[in-house]
Amino acid sequence: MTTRIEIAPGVVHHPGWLDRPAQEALLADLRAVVKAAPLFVPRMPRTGKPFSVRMSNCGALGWVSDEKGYRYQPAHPETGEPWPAMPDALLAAWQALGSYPHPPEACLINLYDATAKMSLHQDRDEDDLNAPVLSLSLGDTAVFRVGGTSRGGRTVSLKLQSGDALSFGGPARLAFHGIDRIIAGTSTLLPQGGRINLTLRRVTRPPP
Ligand code: MD6
Ligand code: FE
Repeated sequence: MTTRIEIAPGVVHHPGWLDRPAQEALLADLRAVVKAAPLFVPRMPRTGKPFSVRMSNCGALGWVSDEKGYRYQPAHPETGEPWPAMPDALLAAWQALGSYPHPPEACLINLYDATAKMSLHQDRDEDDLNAPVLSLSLGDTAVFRVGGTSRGGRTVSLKLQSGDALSFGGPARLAFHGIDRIIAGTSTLLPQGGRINLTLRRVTRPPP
């Protein structure tokens, strides 16, 4: 039995989507991914200010950010190597929860330490905005905030725990959202603590 809670139109929370063994298996897959595609520190466009998260990607395309801007590219910005393949468990989650007939092309991997945050943003660097973005959380609980499609409106917050999935689509595809804080010590999954968030995206418009 899985629970499906519609937080706002188009924002669906699936608490406990991955059980503990599935979380451990996914974590092992991710260790192999970051061995091949090491974590890097993204930087803000123009200013070059570093993000508080470290990140990597898997799938055909990866999202990167630096002084030149935000973009998707087929290779790691530091090693120049193609991104590793997306683990099967991620493709399976997309098939089950993505409600979209084309496969995801990018999975962003964000690693939060106890002090990292993600300021309110829209995910709008994809050409195909008909597909949802699907997020999976591992490790410490995060306080997630989501608002409307314009900055400064009303927001609601919810806690994302290890194993939770959250999908963002339809009227919420361009909603502002972010991570206010990580609640340290809430999970034993990651030996050093912290949180991993994965977001699966379709980037290109599918062929007609
Ligand atoms: C995070 N999540 O949970 C940040 N984006 O760490 C996101 O930025 C996000 O959860 C698009 C759709 C779902 C998300
Ligand atoms: Fe996002």
